[in-house]
Amino acid sequence: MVFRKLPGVSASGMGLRLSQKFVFLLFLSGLVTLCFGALFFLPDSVRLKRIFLSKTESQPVTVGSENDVREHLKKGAKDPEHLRGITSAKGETSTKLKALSRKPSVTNEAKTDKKDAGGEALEDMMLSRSKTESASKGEKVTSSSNQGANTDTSFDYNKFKKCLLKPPLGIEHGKPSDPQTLQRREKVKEMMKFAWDNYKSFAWGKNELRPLTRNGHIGNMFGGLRGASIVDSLDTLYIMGLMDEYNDAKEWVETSLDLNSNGEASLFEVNIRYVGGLLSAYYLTGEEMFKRKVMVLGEKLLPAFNTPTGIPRGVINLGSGTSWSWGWASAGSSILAEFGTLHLEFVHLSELSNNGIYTEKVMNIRKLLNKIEKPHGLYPNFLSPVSGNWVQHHVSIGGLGDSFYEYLIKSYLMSDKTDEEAKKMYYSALEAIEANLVQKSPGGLTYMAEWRGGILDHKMGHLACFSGGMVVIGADDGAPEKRQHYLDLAAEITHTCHESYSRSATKLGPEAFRFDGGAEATATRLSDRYYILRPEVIESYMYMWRLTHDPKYREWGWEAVEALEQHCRVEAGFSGIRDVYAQTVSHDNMQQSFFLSETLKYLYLLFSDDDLLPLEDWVFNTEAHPLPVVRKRCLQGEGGTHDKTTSE
Ligand code: DMJ
Repeated sequence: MVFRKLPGVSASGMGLRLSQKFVFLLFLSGLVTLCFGALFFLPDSVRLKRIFLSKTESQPVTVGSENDVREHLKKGAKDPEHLRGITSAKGETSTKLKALSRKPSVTNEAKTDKKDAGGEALEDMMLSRSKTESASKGEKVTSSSNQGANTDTSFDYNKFKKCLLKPPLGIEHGKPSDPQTLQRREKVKEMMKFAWDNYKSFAWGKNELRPLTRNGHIGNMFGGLRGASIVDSLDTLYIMGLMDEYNDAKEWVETSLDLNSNGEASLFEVNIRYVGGLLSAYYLTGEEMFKRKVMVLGEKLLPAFNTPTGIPRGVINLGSGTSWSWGWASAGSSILAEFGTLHLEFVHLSELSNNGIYTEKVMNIRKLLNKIEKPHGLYPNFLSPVSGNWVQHHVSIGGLGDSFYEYLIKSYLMSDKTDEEAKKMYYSALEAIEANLVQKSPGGLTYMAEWRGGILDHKMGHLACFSGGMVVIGADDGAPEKRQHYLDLAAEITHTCHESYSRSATKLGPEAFRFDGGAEATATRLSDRYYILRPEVIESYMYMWRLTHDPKYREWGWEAVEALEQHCRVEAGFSGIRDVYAQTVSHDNMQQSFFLSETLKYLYLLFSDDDLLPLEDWVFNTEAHPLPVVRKRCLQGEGGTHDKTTSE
């Protein structure tokens, strides 16, 4: 723009009119804001790092394979384009992040079925492009091992069965002797059948059922994969003895689950739902088809790990292997709860394929996390897959962090208590959590606050309520003098989460509840009031019941059943609700697949005897898919401990 003095017009200063000066200043300040703002949206790059990071921070913390590093150095740290999207860990949109600008996902599914509030935000997955080094070089989807990921599929299923301590389905499918408990269990089974039948009638082959509009929902979390509710339901149907339904599900997986999709998926969601669902279906039934499918899918996830550090990015194109970071994740970072929730499934992929590549990938993540400096011993939620450094100091046991902690203790348990590193990391993390996050409210409720660079946010998410169960399953293996303390802590957290339910009009809990401004386990913001059929509170009831046999947990579970029946059951399925405090509910029109895999499964187990999927033999992944304890010595030797006199 050229400024010049106009004839006949009084001028001041440099010969510019006041209005011209004003326009110029406006332009200048706009330019500065734009340049400064742009820095926040740029992902890791050498240039940025030179400006903002210290020398050490700009050096990748490398525990990835040498090849990965060399590859990175060869290419230089390219600045990936960074389109912006919004979702929280696990692909769930946080309302806070929602305030940011959006760009549509590139998947076709993304163009369909937009949700508008609360739980509907789940599908609001706007993907960001922060291309991985490998993808930008056009690498194909192949395993990083030369011979491909799947080498030897001669896993001996019969031997595996012999290495279990007990029959998976117990003596009589966990049938409780007490008539009231049996009746309650039958009710849960009926709910599962109802949810399933409606899904089958109105949404068969789609990912989820929309029960109000009686149609299917695809969404964009699974990269073009379909049938999420089917894969998520296989093991629930099987353990409930709903065999016609299970057989329909199995047939669909065999004939219609197309793994050659070419869309962009959440690595985390595909892993916990599809990989987890297929693995547990295989281990429970011995159907080879499930194993074949899961091995094909597992191999497609490997390119996500081709980053300078080996920390995978959050989004992967299942066809091309290109991967991206979530647009909303600060500076192209990866999310703790996402890359930290792969361990159980990947160890089993290695078990089944006899190919160590999967275990190698997750052990590499473990190694980096073990080595990196942790503020106050805590694990922040965002980590750069390029530099291997934390990107922000936000710590949460709820969304963004949660299942990382869960997988530490479960890795230890699933390794037949041989994975000492996981054990050590879990108990140290728990110690740091107790020292920094665990709080007592004025009303005496124990809760886990969130931590932002040392400042506490006195809020607990529904997602964080899984932690009662986590703490109780780890109670026995900590220091002996802490055992009772862990049992008490688990009970207190579970009690608080129950309070968040009982203080609402519907007796269902909100998405997040607070302990400030006079609030005690209640949501204070409108945007936190929804309930999307989540399982975490019931999950903790189930573990607390198994480990203490205190009848109150079954009573609390039954309260939840009644509330679900009263407020979430609609004519054609179950739906989330928008406000747990409203007397007259408004439904969100979504039957989440985790309702079938988790909420109803945990309720069923709560009302079953302990010999249905005994905890000595099975560890549940974060989507409640049971995975067996790996008894290496037994599997590699002649041994077998299964008492053949007990039936299945
Ligand atoms: C599930 O997909 C898993 O439990 C995950 O770990 C958290 N979110 C949902 C259920 O709320």
